[in-house]
Amino acid sequence: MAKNKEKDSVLSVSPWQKNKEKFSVLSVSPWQKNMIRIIESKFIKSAVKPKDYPASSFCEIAFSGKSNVGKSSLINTLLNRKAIAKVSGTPGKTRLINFFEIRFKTDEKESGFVNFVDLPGYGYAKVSKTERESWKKMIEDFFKKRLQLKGVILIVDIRHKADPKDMIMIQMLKKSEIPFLIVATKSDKIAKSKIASVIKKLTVEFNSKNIIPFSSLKKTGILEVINWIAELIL
Ligand SMILES: Nc1nc2c(ncn2[C@@H]2O[C@H](COP(=O)(O)OP(=O)(O)OP(=O)(O)O)[C@@H](O)[C@H]2O)c(=O)[nH]1
Ligand SMILES: [Mg+2]
Repeated sequence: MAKNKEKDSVLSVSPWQKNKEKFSVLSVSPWQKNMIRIIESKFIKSAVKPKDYPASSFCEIAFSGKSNVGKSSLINTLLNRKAIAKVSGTPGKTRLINFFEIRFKTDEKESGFVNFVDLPGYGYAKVSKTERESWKKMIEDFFKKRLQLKGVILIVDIRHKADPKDMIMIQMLKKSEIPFLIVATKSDKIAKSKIASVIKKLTVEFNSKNIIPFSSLKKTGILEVINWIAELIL
């Protein structure tokens, strides 16, 4: 038994390691109170209108950001799955609200559930005005009607300046009093030595101290994001 325990904590160091899909331990510091170990994750359904949302009462964390910024990749990375959320080189691919159910265990070995929600991206130039308006309505309805929504992860590209469209999203979140975390992804695309200064700059531009660098390619930033989620749902 003790041996298994030890094995688990060793596995926990590299959640992205090959063949560790089943027990992807996402939060690993031994001194940390709340560890979340993802046991399994599954796609539930896609929806546009509130009447089509899944009838689930689990806490939810949603993922939002501009088209092609890396939302689906980030969800796959957190869940240690290759393609539970569809990744594509075609911007604007995710046009529906996609719900995923995640079963996790805490370090106290208690089971729990949380839903991850992949929201459709915004800011794609080729989208018509009508489509933009229906997107806005979709998101506003979701923020208003989905009472179990505990927080939103706003994904931005670390290489880009704060975009007015992201600022609009931040305003919507603040208005709805939804806690949010800004995750600056694709950090592998800039020099490691520049990450801290770029984050500092984004902190000023977004007027938020809650910004974490992340890379789905290099699997960095997972722990910080999971810690933030754990704080909200445990
Ligand atoms: N280098 C690098 N590429 C990434 C990273 N995350 C995503 N990408 C790439 O960026 C592109 C878009 O990724 P997606 O995860 O589909 O982005 P999305 O925000 O879900 O896109 P839509 O659903 O179309 O709005 C894909 O080609 C990914 O491989 C990252 O951390 N590093
Ligand atoms: Mg997507």
